[in-house]
Order: sequence, then C-alpha cells, then structure tokens
Amino acid sequence: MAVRICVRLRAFRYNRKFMLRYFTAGESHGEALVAFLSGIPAGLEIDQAFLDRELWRRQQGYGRGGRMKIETDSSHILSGVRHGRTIGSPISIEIANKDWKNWQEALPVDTGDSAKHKRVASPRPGHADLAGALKYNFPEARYVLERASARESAARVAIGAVAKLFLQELGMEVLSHVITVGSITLSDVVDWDRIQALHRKEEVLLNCANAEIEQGMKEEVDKVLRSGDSLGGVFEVVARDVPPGLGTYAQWDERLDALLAAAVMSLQAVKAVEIGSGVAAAFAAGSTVHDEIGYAGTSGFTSFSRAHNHAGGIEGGVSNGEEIRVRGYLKPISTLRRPLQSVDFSTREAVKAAYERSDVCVVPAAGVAAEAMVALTLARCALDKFGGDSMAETIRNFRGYCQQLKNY
Ligand code: EPS
Repeated sequence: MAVRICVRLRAFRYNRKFMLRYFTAGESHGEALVAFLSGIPAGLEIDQAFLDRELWRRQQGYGRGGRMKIETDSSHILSGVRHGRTIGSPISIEIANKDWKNWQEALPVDTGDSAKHKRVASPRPGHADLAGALKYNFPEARYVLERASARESAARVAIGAVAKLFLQELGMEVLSHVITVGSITLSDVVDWDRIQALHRKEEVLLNCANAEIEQGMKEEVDKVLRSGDSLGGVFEVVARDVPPGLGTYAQWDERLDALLAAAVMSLQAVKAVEIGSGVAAAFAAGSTVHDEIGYAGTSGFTSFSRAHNHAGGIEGGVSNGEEIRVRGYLKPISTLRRPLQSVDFSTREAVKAAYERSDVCVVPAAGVAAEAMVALTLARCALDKFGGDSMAETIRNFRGYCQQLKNY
C-alpha cells in the first residue's frame, strides 16, 4: 500500500498539469480548424478584430502559394467568451477552411466515393508523408499531409492571440521579425521599436527590419520560384516586459528555455531553436558571452541592469527581466515543384515525389505562428506563477509580485 501511494505521488509530480492547456484539431482541407484553450481566467476582454489581425499576419509574406488566395482566415469563437469577455470556461475557436468546398468529395467524413479520393502516391522527402504512412498503416499519404500541414498553425495563432491579450493585461508583448531567408541574412540586432514599426505595416513582404536586405530576400525567393525549389530561413520572436521569475531551474520540465524550445520546435518545418546568442556562445569565451550586471537601471522591474542581452532574457531556465529572444530555424518547404526522388507507395518503383500546389517560403508566417507559441508558453508560466480564476485576482497577484521586486 505504502509503495502504491509513493508511486502515485511521483506520477502526480512528474506529469504536472499546467493551469493553461491547449490543443488543436482539423485537417488542412477539411471543413475547419478548431483550437481549444482552457485555463484563461474570467474577465479578459476579447477583441475579435485583434484575433483576426493576427490570423491575417500569419497569411502574409512573399513566397506563399495559391492557397492563401483562397483563404481569408477569421476566428469564430464557439465557447468560453460571452458579452466580449472570457468566463473562465474552455475557449474554443473555429477557423473555416474556404477550400473545403473544393474537397468535400475528395475528403468526406462519410465513406464517399473512393474514385474521388485524391491519393498522395509518392512520399515527399522532408515531409511527414512516409513516416506518417508507416506509423498509421495508411497505404498512401493523403491523411498524413492533411494533419501534418502547416495550415494547423492558424489554429495556434487564434489561441495565441488570446494568450497575447492576457499577457497585455500584465504589460507583456510578443512580436517577431525575419533574420534570414535562404542565403540572405540580416546581421544587426533589431531593437523593439523597429520590430513594432514592422508590425504596424499593412503590407508584409518578408517581415525584415532592413528594407535593402528584405529586397535581397525577395530576389532569393524569386530565384527559387523560377527554379522550382524552396527556401527556409530564420525568424526571431521577441517578448517585452516579461518580469524576472517565470519558469524555474528547480525541475527540468519547468525551465522556461526548455518550454519555449519545445513550443517553437513543435511548429512545422522548425528544425532548431536558439535562445539569445546561444549558438555563437558555444564558440566564444565566457567573458564575452555573459551579460555583466549593474545596478543603475531606472526602468523595468528592478534596478538591476545588464550591459547586453546575450542570454536572450533567460538564465538558469528563469526569465531575468530582459527581453526574451527566441530564434527558430526553418528547413526549406518540402513540397518541391521540381520534385526529389521517391518511391511509389503502390508499385514501389522509383518515381519523383508527389507535387501539389505549395508555398516556397513561409519564414514570416512561421514567425507569427512562433509568436503564438511563445505567448501561450509565457501565459502558461505566468498563470502557474500568479494563478487566478478572474483577471482581477491574477492582476492583483501580479502587482503584488512586482511590488516585491521593487522592494527587493
Ligand atoms: C501545406 C501546403 C499548402 C500550404 C499550407 C501548408 O496548402 P495547400 O496544399 O492547400 O496548397 O499553403 O499552408 C496553409 C494552408 C496555411 O494556411 O499556412 C503543407 O503541406 O504543409
């Protein structure tokens, strides 16, 4: 008996439930995407126009395919919000797929006519096609593509926007910009004002803060558009006014850097995540990497100050009050108009990989989706720290903590 209790306690500790939980459902060419978000306190004002602007931002960028001309994503809130405010119950948001009208016969919920199904006959290297078909025992990759598609990230952006509204009530903001497209890289550190200026633009090219570099990025996309290839790149997400103390070094799965890395890595095509100057730091001496500490600060949560922010706002798995900077590295899109070598699922003969209409570059869109993941992660950590069933309670707890920091 004693042993059983002990095991149960351990299971409880290591499968801890965060206060904020979320997941998504929906296929790329199904009727709709749906996102669920549970744990947002009651009383948060929901600005639907803000949610739709975030969805619009994710659809922008040079190098998107024909699908973005079909879709105009908008958030249809099904539950959890009444009279413009959250009510503490789970929030669910639907995003209709306009393309569904073209897929009803190819991808019906009922048995349908098998002659109208659209097979993905040969797996695309780099896509989930082959691994997914093997895993789920599908004879071809249609269902794999449907769920592995980055269309799913629209659902994350919708609930990420709710997380952003929550964070804004605590004074925090999250935005992104593009650092690299293919072989073109911006080497300056881009400060918050320049990122905000990008965010205000009504036309998004590649979401790069330097117009000249952005033109170079566009030319890079044009090159691959002509050659039937695709491109990856690097985006950076920046979170402002995050108080010191989110996350903890006390347990491996509670470290903020680990949570952010998992959240950003979970986005389609992201193959590496970096916090601050993490990669360069591995090749440098400690004296040039670590951010020296002073006590001259006049703004912020405390009077402690830093000479620079190579740590990207996180030390020991805990936010330190500086800007949080997270970079995501995207592999090139795996659907190529000039396809790579593959094998036919039925005949096992060598063929070219399947090609369907696709994007050739999605770095700015991935940056917006990563903002959503960073916002959801910060909201989760903030709620774990400050708690609260109503916004009044959360904000009171947050302010009390900020006062504690000021008095430190
Ligand atoms: C994707 C393929 C394309 C992309 C899609 C991701 O869709 P389709 O096959 O309908 O042309 O446009 O991304 C989106 C639809 C989106 O909203 O971002 C893929 O296979 O991953």
